[in-house]
Amino acid sequence: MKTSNRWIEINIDGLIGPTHHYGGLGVGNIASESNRHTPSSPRSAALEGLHKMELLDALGVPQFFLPPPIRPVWSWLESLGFDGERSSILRRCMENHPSVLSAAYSSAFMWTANAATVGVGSDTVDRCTHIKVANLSANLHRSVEASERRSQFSRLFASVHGCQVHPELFGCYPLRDEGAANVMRLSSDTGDGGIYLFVYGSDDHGFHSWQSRKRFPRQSKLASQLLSQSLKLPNNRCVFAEQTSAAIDAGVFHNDVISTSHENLLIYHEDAFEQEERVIEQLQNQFERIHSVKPLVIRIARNELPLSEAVATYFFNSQIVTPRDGTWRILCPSTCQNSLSVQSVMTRLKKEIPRISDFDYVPLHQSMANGGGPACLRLRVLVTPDQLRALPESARLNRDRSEQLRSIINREYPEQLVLEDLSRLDFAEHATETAIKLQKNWESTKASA
Ligand code: SUG
Repeated sequence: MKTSNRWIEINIDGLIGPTHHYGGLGVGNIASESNRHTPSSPRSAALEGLHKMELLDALGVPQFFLPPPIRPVWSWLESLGFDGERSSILRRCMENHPSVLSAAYSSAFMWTANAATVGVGSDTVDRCTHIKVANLSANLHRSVEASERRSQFSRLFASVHGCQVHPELFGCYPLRDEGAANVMRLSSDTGDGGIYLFVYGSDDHGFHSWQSRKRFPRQSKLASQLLSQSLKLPNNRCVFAEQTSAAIDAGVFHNDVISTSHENLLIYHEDAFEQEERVIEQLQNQFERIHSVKPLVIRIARNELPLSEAVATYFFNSQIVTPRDGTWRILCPSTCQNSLSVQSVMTRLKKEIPRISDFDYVPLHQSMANGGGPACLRLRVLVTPDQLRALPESARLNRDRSEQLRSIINREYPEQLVLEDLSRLDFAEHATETAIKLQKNWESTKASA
């Protein structure tokens, strides 16, 4: 099978930062909560992330990356009333509010599936691709990412004609938005005719969340609706679905932990959506109206894969890509190797979907221990060949750049990090210098032609 040249999927990963640690900050995120304050390895984390990017590059999927923003965020600590000498700020913050210090150092920006939501030019009313930065306002440690990623995306797409980067929705509780991790797009295999499934956590229109049945504050329906409008998507291209309470309570904090899509394929767990039948029917009808065929919908039942095992293995967070040969390759977290249920789901998928050529297991132990699998680490954007050529070459991974990054990571990233390190000024300064070095490398603006 041959893929068209019209739309090319690029993956943009966040390079994992030198302060990657386990702060226990992910609300409703079982891995983050259970690994709270255990030692981390920023070096292994970054090398694992790099390895995944190299795999994509080798498969012929254009792989871009964003450098780590600077940590700790001093201006943020100062705005919270921590003033005086920097060494004293760190010490006082650690003594009185360790989770605030942890947030100021967070490397959670690495999960770029949460960084923005994308409306592809083939689908929008003005034929322009719109990239709406996510506000991540439900999380203390993540809301700071919005302005950082906004300026990086603006830079990345500055010379790309027909792509617009938009500021995030106003950051407040009723408009909490967690990016592409809560949106699935179905299209033809050429990337045309996208239908978007927006998945939200609360149907409270943001204003009555104290009455919400949900234990954790997830993406609001109002935010999802306003995103679709900001992305200039016509109504008949959008379906809105509510996540089940069972899923949220079981640790499904973003939709990409319980369902996934690629081209015309949707794979979802029986426990993913309230009013499952209505959602799937609406999606199929809207898709059929454009493509004259139904999409390929695979439902995974609870008795095939219990919800708890879906969360523990992160199977739905596998990254589905189309390599050069036009087949579908599925990059799974290595936890999937040890689950009999996942293995039999894979056997079923291979039988029912001949286009799947292989499953690869990617080791991402460090990211997974904070609740981030392969698909969390990337943002997908569909571009035309001209747009691809206009993207800066310094932000694209190739063998040389990968070697350069590997050598910086090996030289500058700590092998091990414990929470107490965060209160050391020399640690903070070294982490800052490393991030600045990586940003400088990334910031040259030559196009990648
Ligand atoms: O927002 N973990 C992230 C994981 C994000 C995963 N992304 C997707 N599913 N797309 C989160 O909960 C943990 C940070 C800490 O505990 O130090 C954290 O933020």
